[in-house]
Amino acid sequence: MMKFTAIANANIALVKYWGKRNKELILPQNSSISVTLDGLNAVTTVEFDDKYDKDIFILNGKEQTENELERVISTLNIVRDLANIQTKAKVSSNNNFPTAAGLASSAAGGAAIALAATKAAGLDFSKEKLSIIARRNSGSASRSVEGGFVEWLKGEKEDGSDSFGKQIAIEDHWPEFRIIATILTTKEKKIKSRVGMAKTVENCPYYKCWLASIDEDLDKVRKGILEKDFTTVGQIAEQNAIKLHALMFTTKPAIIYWLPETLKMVHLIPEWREQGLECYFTIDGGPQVKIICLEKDVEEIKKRLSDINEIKEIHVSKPGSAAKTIEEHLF
Ligand code: 2P0
Repeated sequence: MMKFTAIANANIALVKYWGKRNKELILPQNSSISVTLDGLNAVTTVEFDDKYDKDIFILNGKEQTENELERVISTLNIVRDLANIQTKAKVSSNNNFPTAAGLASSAAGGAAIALAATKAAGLDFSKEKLSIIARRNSGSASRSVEGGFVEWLKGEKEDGSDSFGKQIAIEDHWPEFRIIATILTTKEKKIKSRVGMAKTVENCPYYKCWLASIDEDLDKVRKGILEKDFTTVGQIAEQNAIKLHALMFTTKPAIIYWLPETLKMVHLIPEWREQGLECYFTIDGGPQVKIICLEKDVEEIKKRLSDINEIKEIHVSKPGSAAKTIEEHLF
């Protein structure tokens, strides 16, 4: 058995995933589209070895128990079944950005463990198969296996074999595209996406409307990406994020990730647009606001952000590459 290390980038959805049709296989109610983010990544080392008598998972230097460990064990079990082995493993993963603060750390981690674990078990899978394994770790991870712009196809099959991330365009297709993630708090969020989305599917009265409108958003964003039509992609992505949070607000009990700082940004960005600075916002399962813009406006936006005291830090990302293995191991 060997030790392998993989690096995978986070992603930000331009058309969001929110709700499962199968919780065990992590099959979504709707397809989603994301951009893989250069520089916001997880590095994961996996070693299967008889010297381990149980699976061990270390995240950012801390040994994990309960939920986080269980999620890793479930991915290891899938890989062990596929490789026909019983060997226990040690997994160590480091994120270079805050975990569980709405920056899709589970996406980068899920993609990195899928690649590192399969390689360490002696398997050499296609991106499609890796994406399916990553999906079963965390839905959004299915989109971080590929680089550039990715659509997670919801699929129709019961077994999930047609539900994986498919590249729409490579990272070099639209090199001017930027996401500026503004970090407004580094505190962990109270409601995990997994729990929140299940409640929305269960009792949000507007969930049907969300599903009825999603194909139009997907079509426009997919076409907008291919044509590099920034206005369409930005407008639809922003509206899609507002719709997502409207679903969250109207779920019982209400899921409100927004902080006063979040709302401040939600007001500011359209004002900047009116002043001729074309940028849009998107928000995920947390309070952070991500700004969608083009390279030419990054300096001006950074200047304006530097005057906002509530912003703790920012990360500027261009479209990033697919998950890959690297030589440097974490242990
Ligand atoms: C997304 N989010 O499309 C949406 C938008 C959060 C808001 O994917 O239960 O951590 O592991 O499948 O992938 C967060 O959900 O949930 C997410 P699981 P995941 O990016």
